[in-house]
Amino acid sequence: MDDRNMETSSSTFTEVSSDHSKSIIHIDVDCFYAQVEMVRKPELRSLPLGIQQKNIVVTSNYEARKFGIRKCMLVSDALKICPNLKLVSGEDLHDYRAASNKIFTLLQSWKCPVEKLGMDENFIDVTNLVQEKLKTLNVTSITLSGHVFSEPSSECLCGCHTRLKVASQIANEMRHKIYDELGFTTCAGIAHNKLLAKLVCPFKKPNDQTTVFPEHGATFMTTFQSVRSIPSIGSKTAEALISQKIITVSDLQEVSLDVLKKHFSGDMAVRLKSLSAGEDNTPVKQSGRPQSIGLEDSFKTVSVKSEVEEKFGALLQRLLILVREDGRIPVSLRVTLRKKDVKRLSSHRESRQCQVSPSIFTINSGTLTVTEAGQQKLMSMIMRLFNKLIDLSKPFHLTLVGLAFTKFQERMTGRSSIVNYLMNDISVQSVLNIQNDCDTSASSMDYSAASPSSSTTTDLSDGEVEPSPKKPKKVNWIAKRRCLSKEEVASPSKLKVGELRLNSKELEKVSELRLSSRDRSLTPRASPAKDNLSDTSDTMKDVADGANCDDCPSYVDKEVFSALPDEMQQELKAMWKNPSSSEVPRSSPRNLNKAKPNTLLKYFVPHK
Ligand code: DGT
Ligand code: MG
Repeated sequence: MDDRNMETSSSTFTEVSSDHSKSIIHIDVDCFYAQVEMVRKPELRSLPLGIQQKNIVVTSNYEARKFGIRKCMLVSDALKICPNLKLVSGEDLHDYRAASNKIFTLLQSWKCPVEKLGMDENFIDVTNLVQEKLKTLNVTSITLSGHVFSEPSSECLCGCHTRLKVASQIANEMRHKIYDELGFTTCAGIAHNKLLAKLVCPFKKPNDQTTVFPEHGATFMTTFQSVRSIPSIGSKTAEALISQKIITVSDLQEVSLDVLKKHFSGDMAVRLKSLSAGEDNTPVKQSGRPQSIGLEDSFKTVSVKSEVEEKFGALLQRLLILVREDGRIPVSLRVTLRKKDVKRLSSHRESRQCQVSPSIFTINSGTLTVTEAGQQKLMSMIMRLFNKLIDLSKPFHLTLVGLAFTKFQERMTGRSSIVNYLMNDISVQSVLNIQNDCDTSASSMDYSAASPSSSTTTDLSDGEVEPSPKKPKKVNWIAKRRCLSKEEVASPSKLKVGELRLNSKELEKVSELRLSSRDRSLTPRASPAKDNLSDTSDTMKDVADGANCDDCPSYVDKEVFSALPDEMQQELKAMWKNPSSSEVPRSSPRNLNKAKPNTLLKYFVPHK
């Protein structure tokens, strides 16, 4: 893992925790870019392979590492020590990103929180899964899979050893599945917290896994020579520590809290001490879609406007591919420049952003596209921002240009879309309070941001994963090709996220249908779900057939109503009977338009 991503997680490690209750797995793909190339072209496997970006070997396969090839070596140096090094360009990140997303998606199939960190790393919190497995396992027969940092001398009373052994079995299962289905070997670290899981992960490389037990956390930490090895400690903190002669992790363990407090805030001092002891209580946060999608290109110097325009043109082309893959419509564009001050021998970044009209983007057969004219418009916006950043009457020297789309309009799957009621990971609390909870839609998700690397084209997308709106998980209600049986829907609080995810085409269809059904104002003809998910199962029919909508207001589409789970039907009926008891609209169709944006009731739009 490179420093970029370690810094990414830095802000998230906090305070002391001697609680061993969690089971965390960290998985890192071996020589990631090189493996993607080797999966694509198996003949590369037997060769020493380097992935080149500009004049740097950003990574290499383990065959090349035998010759001493290291990450971020100059190509010229690499060829000196390994003249047969096969070099493949790694400038186009498309396939790496796609592989990264596949791994993330695969890891989600264990139904545990997965936090993506950079392109090739994921944290998985398997605490609940371990508990589930323990119910069916014979505790005495549980063995550890893979290596252990240090054998425990005695059993910890809280049972963490057994739990981590089960977690190591799960990690092994995950790694095998990644290999069997996607062809990538990986390393895993297993521990009771993220910090230790991440740090122990590369203990045995490649293609292996290691567990560290809580009582060895502090000892394990002393194996790191530099305080900089701790993910939370960035260059500035490290400098401050080193200036106090706190160089190794052992030094940090030994220094008193009072001494640290003289140089850092109280909170920071406590945090540094706990990290040095291998303690960390930060949660694994389910990853979501990136807040921004960007690319940067760095170079020696560019001082001519036409050259800058060329660089931006190339970046824009690549950025549009990323945006198309993402699927959301951008509404804001940011231009970044790194200016070199030749007199002071320093450089600094400056950015400007502007709004982008969503009409520049069109959707053709479900794919986001930009016409030639649209691209020209974007280019003129970019150059306008550039002109604001640079005084062209004076010489300028740039060492980096960057482009990013920083805000998005949710397409189809926005929070007002019925798709939200059908997608995996979306929680419907109850008909009565959907509106409150749905307001915390995708926009309020947590995202991990990657920071730029130094000298090559950099992918700045801050996470590249499927949407996963963060909402209370009282009920996870999904509809796909089968619907829930009466038993399954009997109590919304017991509903589970099924293997019922709509694929993107289905989502499109449902969304389009939603639009057209709104145009039709839900005439009694059909419900959106029924129209599109035509092969919904018999269980769905059972629910529908059993529905009684005699008490429904006249504007309600009975078919739509009957397709709702029993409990929702009951709640709706109760509200219609006693409108004052809730915030939902009264039975007057006119009032429906005043319904809060995310109630199910808005789908009962009266026919105009
Ligand atoms: P590993 O995990 O040691 O077996 O090897 P990698 O190649 O998976 O290394 P890792 O996990 O640090 O980084 C994942 C990918 O990210 C790597 O294949 C290439 C890319 N990468 C790593 N460090 C840098 C860097 O400093 N600059 C650029 N541009 N890309 C990097
Ligand atoms: Mg890796």
